[in-house]
Amino acid sequence: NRISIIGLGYIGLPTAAVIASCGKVVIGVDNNQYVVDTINQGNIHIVEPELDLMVHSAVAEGYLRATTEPESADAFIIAVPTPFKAEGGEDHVPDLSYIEAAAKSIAPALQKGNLVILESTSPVGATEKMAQWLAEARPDLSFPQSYGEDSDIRIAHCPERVLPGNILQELVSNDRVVGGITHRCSTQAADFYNIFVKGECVETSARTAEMCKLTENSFRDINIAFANEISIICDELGVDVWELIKLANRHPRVNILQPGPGVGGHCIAVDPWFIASQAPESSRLIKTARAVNDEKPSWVVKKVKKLVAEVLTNTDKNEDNIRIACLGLTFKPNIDDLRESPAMEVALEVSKVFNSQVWVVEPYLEELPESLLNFGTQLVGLSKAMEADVIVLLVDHKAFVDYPIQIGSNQRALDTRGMLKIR
Ligand code: SAJ
Repeated sequence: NRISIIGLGYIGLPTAAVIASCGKVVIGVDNNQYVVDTINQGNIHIVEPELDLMVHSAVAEGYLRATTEPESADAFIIAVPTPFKAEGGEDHVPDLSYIEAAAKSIAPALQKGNLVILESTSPVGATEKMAQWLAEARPDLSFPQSYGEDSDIRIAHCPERVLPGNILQELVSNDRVVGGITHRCSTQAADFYNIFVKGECVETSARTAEMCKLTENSFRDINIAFANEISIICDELGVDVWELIKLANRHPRVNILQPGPGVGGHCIAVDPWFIASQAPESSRLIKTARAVNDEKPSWVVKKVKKLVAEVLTNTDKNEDNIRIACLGLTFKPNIDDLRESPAMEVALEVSKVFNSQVWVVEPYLEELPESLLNFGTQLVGLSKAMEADVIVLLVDHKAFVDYPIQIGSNQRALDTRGMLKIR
């Protein structure tokens, strides 16, 4: 039982490590030589709690090995990125070129009886396209889209659904949606996941599995957009949104999510566009939610400017000695990931205006990204930041929530995460 994982990133590497820890031989494939070398030395190139130990022991015990060239295996899992590309004046079109390249790279290694699973988040129909690319590359083998249940190769889509920061636990405990091109493809894929998944593996079609993943992330995006819209309305009407949401959520059928400075990460801000690009006319709510969440960072920046103006009017501070502190840069708490981070967007915009008068506190970074350093923005400790005139709370890192933040009468605070109300 040899398993091959193509793409050793945030999903592929933890999946490889978990399967290897079940005593299966796993061959990880990545086209980045640095990633391959790092893993073969028993180290990791991404940050995820406890992953380093798991990879280290899987490599040391000989269950996990990385390479740049695909080799023969019983099952192939494709976990490569699906970003956007601009096409015909339209942006936000899913880019399947990584899936295509991965399919073409494994095609020569395929053997009769193999299972190929696509885990990358994909637009509806991508698994069928992948099957087509494989069939074109291997005319000597039969594939389920043409040969049905009797095909040589089985193909399924099983979207990953793990939460960064909690990947190792969720990989095992979450239910999996397993969508085969045929019924037998689903069953064989479900049998494979049962090696390491304790949650239920529910079988469906490939297209439904594709749409299921996109729907989950769009559901969350729309619900966060609702919270963000309510937070702006509350600000206009002088209502404390954090208290309001707690009260409304006491209703047995209401469960409002938390507002914030916007929606970041590489999934929730991306996947709704996969639906919108395939059904643009019908995706009205989905597109509006994207717009609401994308505009939230600019609203935060406007608020910061207002607070600066208030301090300038009410104190003896002037434009040259006023200080603004941004607490947090990552896209969510207690991780080091800056991808699509709204906090980063706010800090950048504020730095563009106030340059070296901006301080940033980010316990998960040793130095600031160059884009911020270019404006003269400084990385400072939390106690230093408390001396700033305007304090902008952007990420609810545990270190911030635990800190006794006191706002003096000459200071102003903008709490985008409800941290001050937690106490
Ligand atoms: N956020 C809010 N308010 C909330 C919840 C989240 O503003 O109430 C913000 C976060 O601060 C962050 C963004 O949303 O900026 C996304 O964070 P997240 O923790 O909700 O989700 P991700 O992007 O880390 O992971 C999501 C998960 N999807 C769902 O919960 C439906 C995860 O299960 C998926 O596997 C992952 O996307 C993915 O890879 O698609």
